[in-house]
Amino acid sequence: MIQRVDYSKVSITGGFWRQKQDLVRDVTVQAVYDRFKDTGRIDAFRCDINSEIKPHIFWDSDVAKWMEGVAYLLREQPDDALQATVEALIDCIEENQGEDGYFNLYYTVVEPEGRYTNRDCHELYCAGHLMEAAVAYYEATGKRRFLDLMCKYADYIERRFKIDRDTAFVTPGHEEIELALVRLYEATGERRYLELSRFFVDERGTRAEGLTDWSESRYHQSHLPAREQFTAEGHAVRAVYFYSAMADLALRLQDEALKTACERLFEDIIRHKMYVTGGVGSSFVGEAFTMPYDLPNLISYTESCAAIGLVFFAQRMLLLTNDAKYADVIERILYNGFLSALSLDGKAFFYCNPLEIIPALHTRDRSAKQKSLTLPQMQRQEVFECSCCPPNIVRFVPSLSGLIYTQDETSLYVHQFMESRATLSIGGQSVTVEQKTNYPTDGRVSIGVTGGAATLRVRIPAYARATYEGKLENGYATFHLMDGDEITLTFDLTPRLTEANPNVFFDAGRCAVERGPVVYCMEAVDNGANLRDIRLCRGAAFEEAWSETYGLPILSVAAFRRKASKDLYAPISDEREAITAHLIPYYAFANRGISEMQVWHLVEGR
Ligand code: FUB
Ligand code: ZN
Repeated sequence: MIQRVDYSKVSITGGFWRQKQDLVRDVTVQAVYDRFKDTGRIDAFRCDINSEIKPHIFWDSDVAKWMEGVAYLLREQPDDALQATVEALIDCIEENQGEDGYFNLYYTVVEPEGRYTNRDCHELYCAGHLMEAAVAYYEATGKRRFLDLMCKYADYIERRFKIDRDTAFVTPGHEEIELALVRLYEATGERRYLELSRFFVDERGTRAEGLTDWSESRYHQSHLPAREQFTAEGHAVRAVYFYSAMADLALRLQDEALKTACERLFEDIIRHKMYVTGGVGSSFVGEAFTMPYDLPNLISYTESCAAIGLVFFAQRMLLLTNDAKYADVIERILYNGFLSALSLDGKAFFYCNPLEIIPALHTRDRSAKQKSLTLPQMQRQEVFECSCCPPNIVRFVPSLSGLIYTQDETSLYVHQFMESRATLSIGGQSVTVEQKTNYPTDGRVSIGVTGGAATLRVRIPAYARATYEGKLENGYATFHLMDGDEITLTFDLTPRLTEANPNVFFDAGRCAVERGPVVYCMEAVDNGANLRDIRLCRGAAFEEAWSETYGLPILSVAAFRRKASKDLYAPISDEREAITAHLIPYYAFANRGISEMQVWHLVEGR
């Protein structure tokens, strides 16, 4: 059976992602805490009913994700100050938790009579994030207090929802607790938590519950029972968290119907509803998945949390299927639609990650009607009123190394390429596996084993698979290594042009530029305004210039643009100005002030 190789067994020792992990440890974790302190989120844990600042319904979850991130950091390296901050928050939780086990900031301070009356008020979502934080903290420190508090809370939820059934709704409006309960089960061995997760998954979509005017049941993935859901629908973060829990249960309960639903949901996403950056959720209305091929660039929603949630779903699908396509998607998200959420200085965040920015559109006069054309923000910001994304980044980056490997009794699957060291038990032997690589600066990856023999099954990335000469199984090449052996693979990272399915009318006639796993974009700050008129020369070689700032090369390529004209309309002309177009990694856009930006370019000669 395929098993996770937990983040704690693998250290990222250098390279691209070590820099990002250092940035999060050195800057982001404190920056997010400071903004949460300024906005009242931290003090809200004191549950002071006389405080002027009233907690929002999902503040618990914001802080819980931050605590979870700190737990991962502590596991890697002790930090007394950070640990003391988490302990102080746990003190507050302990002091304010009800005798019955209940804990929620909003319903303790603002609406004590309203417990479990409103499906859309995120109580179980907050509970789930607190449980995930408690598990991570227990695993990092061995301290049980937080875990025990959250077990007591889970017991209370079980009693109210599953045993007494006296709540106004049966399943939560925002999924999260389903996957958290699986983690709680794994940390404690208490099977009731797995069964409670199954209860919430099984009950969803079996009855009409808690619908409000502005939403319909698909918004909460409640339009059908889980096993009959084959298309990704509704609020994207809720959806991918739900699908992650479905995959968790499919694996642990050997539930073939759930597994089939997960496979079909994933296929629907990657064939019809995912941007080239790995972002998902194309509509502002309901922060949602829409119809197939509806992937607008200027008004993409592509929430950072949805990108992270799709990684969670894909990672679980890897455990279920051993198919490299899931690791391909993870890689696409990591280098693009996820990483764009974090500024280069580590302090600011995108909630939406657009694939095109035209600043002029933001300054148009808008009539009341035009306001419905909501545009994503053009610059990252330090905190949001709904600040779910920043702490999700805080917990995601320190736990990244858990995405590199999975294993079964005899083999180690290598899914991601990061300079790293892991000590694992393979076939009953303790084996150290070391990756030496600058990927994706260059495409060379060396993997060596010491301490024992191991069979490595190494993912050949989708972009390199067509030219790989060896035998592949589900996208993996197999190598049998003895103690001390090392293999080296070199992936061709020559920049390539990618086109979208013809049904994606937003991208018709246009190409994206990709180099290995990294999507590139143009910004006006490098290319002048009106990027939509620039035509890259098809067949021209891309030049690469190393950029310390991006940790990757900048690309330059021959291009054309039309000459400026005074006429609004004129006869078609072949007159063009030859220029050099400059492209930077998409993830780094919007770090030099507001600028036009685009991912899909015209190409001359098509
Ligand atoms: O509701 C909590 C979070 O806020 C969701 O996950 C986000 O999509 C946003 O709606
Ligand atoms: Zn978010």
